[in-house]
Amino acid sequence: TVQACLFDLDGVIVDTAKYHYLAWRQLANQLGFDLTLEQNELLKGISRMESLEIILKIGGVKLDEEEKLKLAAEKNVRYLELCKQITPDDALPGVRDFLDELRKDKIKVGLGSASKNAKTILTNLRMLDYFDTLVDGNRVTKGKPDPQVFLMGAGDLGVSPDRCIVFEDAVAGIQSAKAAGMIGIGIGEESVLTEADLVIKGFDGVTVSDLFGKLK
Ligand code: B16
Ligand code: MG
Repeated sequence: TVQACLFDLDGVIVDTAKYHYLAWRQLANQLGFDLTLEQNELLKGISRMESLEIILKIGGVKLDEEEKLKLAAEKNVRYLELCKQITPDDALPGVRDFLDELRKDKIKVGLGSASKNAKTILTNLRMLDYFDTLVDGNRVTKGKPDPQVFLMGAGDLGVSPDRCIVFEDAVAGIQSAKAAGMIGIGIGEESVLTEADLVIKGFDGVTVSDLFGKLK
């Protein structure tokens, strides 16, 4: 039986990818090149500094460590400015109902995000109360696809990994879940999230009992 559900944030609970994209694109433009939406896909689930490395590679730009930290900090200021417009209405369709149902069923809920801004975003969504634990970019030392983020979450909740379900929109996130020995449910396209145990488009109209039934 499932005892805990661990949720990724960006792309699962809220669509912040568009804000990450705008902020990264501005940085790329500043450095004299462009960032396409397709290239932005590579950045999903990847930490801030790793994302910057990928972007600099795309633009063929070499910088020293100090400049990189400065640019990443500037990007984050722009990103947080954009995130100020997030309200409770921005939770992705069906997510809140799904979390309500989990709570009623006494299934523990954790967050497993690469983002250092997770708490701010959940606060803007007024969704902090749903989570029994938060594992975010401030706690992890190894990013997805390493299993650390989800193993920490399971540890916090006192639940064995094989009793946990992970909800993820990124390939690296599903890999992280599988490496942790958990069930990985993909949010998005089956053709992309090929390593997931099951892929759904989103939570709209999805009930906990239906979904768990499909896993048996
Ligand atoms: P920050 P997730 C990830 O969040 C995003 O998908 C990824 O695009 C971002 O670079 C990363 O968080 C770090 O975010 O700059 O806010 O610390 O999908 O793991 O919830
Ligand atoms: Mg994500």
